[in-house]
Amino acid sequence: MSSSKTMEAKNPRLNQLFDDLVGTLRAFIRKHHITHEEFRRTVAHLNEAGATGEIPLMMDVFLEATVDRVDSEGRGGTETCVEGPFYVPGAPAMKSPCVLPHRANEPGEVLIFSGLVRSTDGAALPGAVVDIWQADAQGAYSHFNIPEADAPYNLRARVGTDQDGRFEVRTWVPASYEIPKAGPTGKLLAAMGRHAWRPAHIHLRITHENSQTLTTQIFLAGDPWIDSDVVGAVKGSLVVGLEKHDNPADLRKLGLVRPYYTLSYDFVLPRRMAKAA
Ligand code: MBD
Ligand code: FE
Repeated sequence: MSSSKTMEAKNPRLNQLFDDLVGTLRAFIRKHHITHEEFRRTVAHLNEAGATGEIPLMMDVFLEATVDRVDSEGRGGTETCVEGPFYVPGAPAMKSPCVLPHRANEPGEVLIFSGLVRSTDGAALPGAVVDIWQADAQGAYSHFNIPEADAPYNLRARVGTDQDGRFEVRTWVPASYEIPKAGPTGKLLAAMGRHAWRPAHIHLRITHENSQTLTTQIFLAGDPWIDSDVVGAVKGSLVVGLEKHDNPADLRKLGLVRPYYTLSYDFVLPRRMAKAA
């Protein structure tokens, strides 16, 4: 039997990355004199993360922000941000303006989120699809913290931009998000004495046929966790203040009895790169 070293490398990048990763971990083990007990505890932790379905959460919490920064270097347009573990494909397709799917008694404050989608060359992008997902006003994501059957695609939709490249959705102000304490990711953070909070945010994945897909987040200014996101993903250009509206005439126009908030942001997508010949 020929050893793996003598076989022709099928995938040179995979081979190089794997050897570097294992080499880095072996050097780490030597540097810190990792004990056999610590090694076994690490294996048990990873096994628990897998068994509970928390591998995506754990990887995204500790590593995705770095992948995002490396992979978006020199990109141009609106800054990207991590996708995170709670994206669900296939959310309802809606036309702007619209109200995101919600429960009859959806808690919290109404938020009207509007924006323009344009290209880095300045052209507005009608027909772009703005895929939005967020936690509710109690910090819960549908399909993860709220059972799918109770509220399918709650606060999730794919919204098409209008002929001017604009969109407007009515949603609810999201709360800060705390990673569940009971699972392996939360227990690891607690064991280190670290908090498990992300500042309130809205996720977006914006696609258009001639543009590079933009995966990003909008963060709400003033959130208590804005400077200490457990994921380390906040970028200053993505932090936006809400405007409060409590004028009775404005409320009446929208059929609301409590104050509501608005947020506006323009999203800029780089042109799709020419296909390599
Ligand atoms: C989230 O809501 C999130 O957006 C990320 C990136 C990681 C954990 C929870
Ligand atoms: Fe999130």
